[in-house]
Amino acid sequence: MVVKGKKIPLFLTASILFSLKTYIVYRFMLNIELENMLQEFILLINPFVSSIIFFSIAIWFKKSSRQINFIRYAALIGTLVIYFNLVFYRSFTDFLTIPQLFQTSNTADLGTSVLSLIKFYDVFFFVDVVIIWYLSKNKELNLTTNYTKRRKTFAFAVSLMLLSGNFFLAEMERPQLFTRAFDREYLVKNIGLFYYHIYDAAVQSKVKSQRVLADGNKLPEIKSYINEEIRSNKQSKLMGTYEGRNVIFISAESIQSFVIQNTLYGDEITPFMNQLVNDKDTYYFENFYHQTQQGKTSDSEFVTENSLYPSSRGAVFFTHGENEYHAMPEMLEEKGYYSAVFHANNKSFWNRDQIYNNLAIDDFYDRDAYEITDENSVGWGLKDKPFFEQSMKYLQSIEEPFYAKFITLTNHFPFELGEEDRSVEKYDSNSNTLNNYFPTVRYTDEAIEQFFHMLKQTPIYENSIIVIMGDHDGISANHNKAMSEYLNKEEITPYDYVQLQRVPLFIHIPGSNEGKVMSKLAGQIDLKPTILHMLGIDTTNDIYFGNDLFHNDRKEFIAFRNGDFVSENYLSASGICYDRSNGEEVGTESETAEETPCTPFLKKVETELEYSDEIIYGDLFRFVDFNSNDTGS
Ligand code: GP9
Ligand code: MN
Repeated sequence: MVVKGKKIPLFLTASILFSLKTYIVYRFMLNIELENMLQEFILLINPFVSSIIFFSIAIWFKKSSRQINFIRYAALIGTLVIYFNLVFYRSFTDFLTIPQLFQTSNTADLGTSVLSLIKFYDVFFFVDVVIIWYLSKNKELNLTTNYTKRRKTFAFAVSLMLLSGNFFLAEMERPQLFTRAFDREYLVKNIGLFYYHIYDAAVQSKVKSQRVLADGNKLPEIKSYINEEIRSNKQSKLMGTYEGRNVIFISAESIQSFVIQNTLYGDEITPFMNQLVNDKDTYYFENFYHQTQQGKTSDSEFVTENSLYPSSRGAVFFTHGENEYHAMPEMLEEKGYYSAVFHANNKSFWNRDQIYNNLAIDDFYDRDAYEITDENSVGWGLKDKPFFEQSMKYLQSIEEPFYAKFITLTNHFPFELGEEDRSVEKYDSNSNTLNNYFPTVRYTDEAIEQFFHMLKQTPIYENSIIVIMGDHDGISANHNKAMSEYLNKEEITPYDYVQLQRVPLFIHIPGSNEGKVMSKLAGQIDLKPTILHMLGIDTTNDIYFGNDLFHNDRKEFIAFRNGDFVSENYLSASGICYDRSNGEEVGTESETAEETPCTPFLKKVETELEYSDEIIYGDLFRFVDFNSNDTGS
């Protein structure tokens, strides 16, 4: 290209054309949600940053024919990458991942419909490639460069700076974008399609190599640990009592136990759930802990469905979504249950659309199943009340017995809520997060109450077990000061902090008449055996790390992913051992010093977490036949 007698090198022309095209695709051809100006800005600069870096590799080739060839093929391959993603997106509203490329079922799905996904105007997609090939054929133009080493190095340094700038903004927009890796849409909109593919390839190759190296040899040891330490030979008190009932599972976003039976300026925060605490048909577990880590809601789903621990880093839903599992929906399916998840968010969030297949969840009613407008949304999307209202028609149409999981959203950080939806005041402290939390918790409480009302008007209610569980904490340690004010404490110690990781668990069984407040220690890891046993499903051949909550013969501790634990008498937090009867410190873990009363538990916790990790990293369930009677002990 020639501007005012000055030649613009081909690599720059290619970068500009290619970035414009990429931007048009991101902005207008994909349905990427942009929530603020920073996101708009990142989406705008990213194509330019990546294209300049990509095409400027050309300047390192000495021979001009090599430079030209690099630019030509880079433009072509880059275009194909975007185009394949676009076609895939038109069908799946998601971006390609490496495992998907090799997944025959997906390719087959795509194969049949691929023609309908290709549009005539897609030819315009290749216009820049044609221009580049055309320009590069014209020998007279001589658009290649012959920069000095200094200039090349300078160009390289500029590229790196641009890239770090882009990643810095992305990290600012979404803290822990890379470590938590929550959503392909977020990754693409923050770092672009190309870096997303590189990132995906890196994660997948690590996962794949660990899997390749694993074999089933470790399984007997794991099974005998489970048989000795976890599984009970006694039968659960409620074994089979509710055979054939539906399970309605409400995963209540960010609700912690400290709000239950508590007040704010004299008002109850959760009047409906408080009523359930004393309800004759409800078991309320007041010492129930979440066991999640970076994968937040997805971790809580993972722990409850599998009774395995989540990863210490990243979200296992994302990193090991391709594994074989033996999850609750699969075991229910063997008993004729249908399973569905209802959640009005983007289906690729937390990789749900992929891992749900491997958890044997039959249907996922995601954002697209709901009518979402500005009026019925706040913060993260559809408000909980319309969410339950709109879900009813689906729930009434599915086949019984079913396992239906509802994941609420309104009580999500930063806890936004319009004035019209607030039934309690905000709190007044230096933490806006904590201040805003109370009205949204109350809103979710009301939404659940309405859901109960709607259920009671159908025959479904009497024939179901309704579980309500807080998925994880909503108020992090950053708000300890405000929290200590609210709880009337001098400070939040590590001990208090662990206690704040309690989330509510209600098991509501219409007609049971045996409901009560249960004080025993419990965790999300316990839900799978508990629910399965109530429905009369045998777990003798299953591999899991939790206990039936209606058993008294239980493992002595609840382990957290970071290695902390809580037991009947002790609690370990940040290496400090506490006596639970008075919350006092009784020792500190160190390499050299004497053992504390916590040390033997810590060893068990470590072993258990390691076993769970080995199962996940090695994808060991592919070596297990869960239908055989060999329990390996
Ligand atoms: C997103 C919802 C919230 O779909 O589950 O996720 P979180 O940030 O709580 O993990
Ligand atoms: Mn959550």
